[in-house]
Amino acid sequence: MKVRQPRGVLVAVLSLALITAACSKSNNGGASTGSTGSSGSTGSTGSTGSAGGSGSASISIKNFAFNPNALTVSSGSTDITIINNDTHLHTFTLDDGSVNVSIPPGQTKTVTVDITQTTGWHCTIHPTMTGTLTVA
Ligand SMILES: [Cu+2]
Repeated sequence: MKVRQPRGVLVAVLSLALITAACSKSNNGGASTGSTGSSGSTGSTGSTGSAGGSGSASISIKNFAFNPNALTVSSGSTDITIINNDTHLHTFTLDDGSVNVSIPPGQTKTVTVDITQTTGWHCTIHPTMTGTLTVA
């Protein structure tokens, strides 16, 4: 009969050890979940879009052509930077006449266009140079 007592103690010690293990396990789990959650700063790929996003865009002029010759902008005002990489004087002129700027060779000009509907642009010196501003 005395043989059973140590066994009982052993079971008690074992179960106590199990409880302690379970406790420390759940403690570890709680600690690790608390330190996660800084993954929100990834994923800024949306800002690499073409033109309209932030209300600014740029156009370069080379070989008597605008590049790009089509831009999509948001309704309202957009800053457009035009770089003249040609050796000739060009203009950036909206078809409605609200913007008309001369850009000497090698120079850069920034204009603010304020449009609510799709509008063409052109160079007043070279009628073949045209482009389109599409309002999204
Ligand atoms: Cu021109």
